[in-house]
Parts: sequence; structure tokens; C-alpha cells
Amino acid sequence: AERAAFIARLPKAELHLHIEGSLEPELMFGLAQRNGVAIPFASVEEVREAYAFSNLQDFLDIYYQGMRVLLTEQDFYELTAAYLARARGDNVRHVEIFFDPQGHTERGVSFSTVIAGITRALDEAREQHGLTSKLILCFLRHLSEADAEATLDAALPFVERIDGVGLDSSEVGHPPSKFERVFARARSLGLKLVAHAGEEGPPAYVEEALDLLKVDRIDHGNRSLEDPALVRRLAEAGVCLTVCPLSNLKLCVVDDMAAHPLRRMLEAGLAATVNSDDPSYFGGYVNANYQAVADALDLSRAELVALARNSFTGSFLEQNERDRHL
Ligand code: ES4
Ligand code: ZN
Repeated sequence: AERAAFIARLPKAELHLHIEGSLEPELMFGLAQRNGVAIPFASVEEVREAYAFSNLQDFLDIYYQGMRVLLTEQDFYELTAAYLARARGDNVRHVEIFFDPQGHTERGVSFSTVIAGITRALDEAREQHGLTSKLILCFLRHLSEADAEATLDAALPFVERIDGVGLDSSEVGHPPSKFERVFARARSLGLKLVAHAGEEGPPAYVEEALDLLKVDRIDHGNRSLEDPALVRRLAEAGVCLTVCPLSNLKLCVVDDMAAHPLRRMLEAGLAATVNSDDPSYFGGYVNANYQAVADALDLSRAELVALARNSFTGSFLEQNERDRHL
């Protein structure tokens, strides 16, 4: 309880959050009804019962189903506003939000609808509450690089509202090298770069993300620990890892929270952070993630402070804004 109060009071940034993964079952039902979209669940309870996954792909299949209820600008606004309210409740001061445009454009929802709804909520949170944000467009790695290129083309009219690009979805069999050209183009546009790597994929995918994509951060990165040379490199370069403890447990990336690599990451000098990934699907927002991993690993207050500091130093905030939080 004392630890919970300490975590709750810590100012934090969230750097790994898929906005579509914050769709709570209650909102999913409401939007399904409002939009006349059929969903394969009879109740909110049935939805929650379906959230038992044995790997990443199990989850992704349900995640892409769930987002089918999102059709209008107002839907994306309500989704994002609901997440930001939860983040604020956890004393999160800054958020860097991923979105998956290909999950929407392939259903006939336009890029402009998605971005207008999300940014309306982000702008409102900044004006009303001083909650700052960055927006990161993720390419779905199970689709082709040509599809990612077309998505970056579709983003060009909105590029002033987009801060970076990322790479998500099914990792194994879709290495970073598949997206080398589109990441180079994003870099030339001045965008920040991140990629999911080492969640289910091998340490070599983390190296590819660094060497071929030239990413600024690694999302997850857990399996980096299998390669001591890579760990030294990540520590020396100060590469931020956006770690997601409850996600790792629910997707069986770790067998048990007590076996979570976060303590080993900190001991190795890695710039690890704690994030919620897809909080509606994995059972908790930022504070619940800090709490679960701190309880399992018996993290000290100094370690919790270090994790929260890493979240600001690893953020894409401009230097002066970042320093306000430190
Ligand atoms: C994701 Cl946990 C995770 N991994 C890869 N892709 C994703 N998309 C949404 N959540
Ligand atoms: Zn993720």
C-alpha cells in the first residue's frame, strides 16, 4: 500500500502505448452498437474472458478484431480521451502514443479521420491539463514494405502532427531489415524512429533495428539480455528500452513476473522504462505495471525513481521541456 502511494505520486511519462490497445470492453460495446458493427461477444464479461493469450499472435488476432468498432472521428476522439483520463489519473505527465493506421485504412476508414480524432483529444489534454504528447505512426510488420511506403505517403499531409514512426505487429519472420528503406525515408523527413524488437524475436532483430533502421529507442528489447555484447552496446549508447511488464506476462514473454528481466536490465545499466502497451487487453495502466513488477522484484524507491526518470530522459520531448520534469 505504501509502495502504491509512492508509485502513484511519482511523475511519469508513458512511452509505449498502442491507442487501439486502450479500447476498454465497455467502449467497444458502446461503439459496436452506435456504429452497427457486429462483435463476436455477448457481454463485457465475455470480452474479458476472451483475453487469455498464449503468445503475441493470439493477442493480435483479437486486437485487430476489437478495433473494427472504430469508424468515425468521434470514435477515435473518445478512445484517446478515455486513455488520457486514465493516464492523468496515474500522474502521467507526458505520453507518446502509437497508432496503427493500416488497421483502419484497410477497413475503409481514412487516415484523416483517425488522426483528426486522436489529435483533438491530445490538443484538449494539453490545453486543459498540461498533459504533453507525441504521436508515433506504426507500420504493421506482417504487411509489405510497399504497404508501409504507401502509409507514409498517406501520412505526408499530416506530417506536422506526427513525431515519429514505429514498427509493430507479428515480430518473428518480419525482421527490421524488411523496412530499411521506409525507415530511411521517415528519417529524411525528420521523424523520430522506434521499433518493437526482442519481444518474441531474437537479439539479432534488436541489432538490426539499431544498425539498419537507426532507431532512437527499442520497444520491449527483453531478449537483448541473451547477448552480453548487445547489452554492453545498449548500455554504453544509453538506448532507452520501453518495457511492458503486464504485457510480457499476458503474452507469455515471461513465465512469471518474478522472472521478469527488468531488475537485470537496471543492473546492467540499461535505460529501461515501464509502460502499459495495450492496457485494456493486458490488465492495467502505467501504475499497475510499476506495481506488478515492483512487487514481484521487490524494487526499491530509488529504482522506481530511476525508472520514472528514464521515462523522461528517453522521451522525445525537447530538452527544455524534458528538464522541467527532472
Ligand atoms: C503489440 Cl504487445 C505488441 N507487440 C507487437 N505489436 C503490437 N501491437 C499492439 N500491441
Ligand atoms: Zn507494443
